Amino acid sequence: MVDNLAFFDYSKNMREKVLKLLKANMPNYVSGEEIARALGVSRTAVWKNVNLLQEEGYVIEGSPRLGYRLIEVPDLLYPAEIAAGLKTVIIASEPAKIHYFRQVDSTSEAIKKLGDRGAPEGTLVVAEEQTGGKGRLGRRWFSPPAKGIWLSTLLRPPVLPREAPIFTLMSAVAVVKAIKSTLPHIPTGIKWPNDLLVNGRRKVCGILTELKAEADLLHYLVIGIGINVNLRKQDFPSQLQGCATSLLLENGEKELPRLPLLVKVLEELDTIYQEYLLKGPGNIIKSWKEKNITLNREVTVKSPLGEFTGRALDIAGDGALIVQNKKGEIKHFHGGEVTLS
Ligand code: BT5
Repeated sequence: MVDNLAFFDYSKNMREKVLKLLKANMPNYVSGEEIARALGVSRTAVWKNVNLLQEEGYVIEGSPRLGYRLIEVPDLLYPAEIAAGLKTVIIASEPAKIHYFRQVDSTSEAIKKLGDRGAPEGTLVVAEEQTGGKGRLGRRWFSPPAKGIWLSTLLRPPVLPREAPIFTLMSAVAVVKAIKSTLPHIPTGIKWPNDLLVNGRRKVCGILTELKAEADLLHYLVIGIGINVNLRKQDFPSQLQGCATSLLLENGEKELPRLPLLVKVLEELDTIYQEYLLKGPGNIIKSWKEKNITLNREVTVKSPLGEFTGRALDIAGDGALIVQNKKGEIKHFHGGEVTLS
């Protein structure tokens, strides 16, 4: 349950105000008295909040004569840190829309509970760890603590439920753009519909789009994105070691700060979604085609209708994959599992 877990509303928090002051003066000292005066609280209250920040991983040096100074910010995805660097109009556009968990079963399950209670478009749930991370069709998504970006966002686009598949393609484009602007040398491509693969082989990101809808009415859409950032080979369970990768593994074992990448993903998603609302799916399709590794290849699509092998010709305006087999039969797939040959 959302309410029973560690859920912080950082926007009104004294800890956040202390942090803001320390950051503004970083790496210099600010005296306890100065902070207390600026925030209208006692010096003991300042000291308590500094302790809390230290427990969260902020490295703060205290000196009885000089006060406090912030030396290091932890690589955790705190809402205050996300909000501070973010320029978005819809997604996580205000601190109150950002929900943070140290640990949660699934960010997508958590956000659905918020959605059912009327959470606004652009609500974001981020977790350091998921204990029940979900893939498609009841599969699991491995999400160990503080090594990846595990997020879900809630959208309420004015469209029919059958138009939902385009949002998976939209999210894939946004994540590829964010990865490319952060680590341009990593060759990341999209395998239809929801996998981001490096070098056409290993999965670095998965996307899960879910919706709450009635036949002709979309209540909301949940986009869940999982990006493997700082996982080392031994962090993956053995069954994933041959098919999964992380940005660290593709980047000479160098750790990557997760926060700037998360901010970039949210900004790319926000931009492409706004464009969609104004102009429709044209640009999503165009960008997806530029970044895909599926078209013009022999593929096998497994779907509830069975298996179909052929050439991936194109994607339709609604995001469906168009495949033609050797006999010349053409099928449109709105979902399914693609194997590239
Ligand atoms: C996906 O499903 O790729 C969608 C994954 C979506 C995860 C995000 S994390 C935030 C949000 N909250 C959630 O609970 N989920 C979303 P699918 O195409 O079904 O792929 C699942 C398969 O990928 C599994 O069966 C494994 O084989 C493999 N897999 C699991 N964890 C992985 C990981 N961390 N990296 C690479 N592959 C993984």
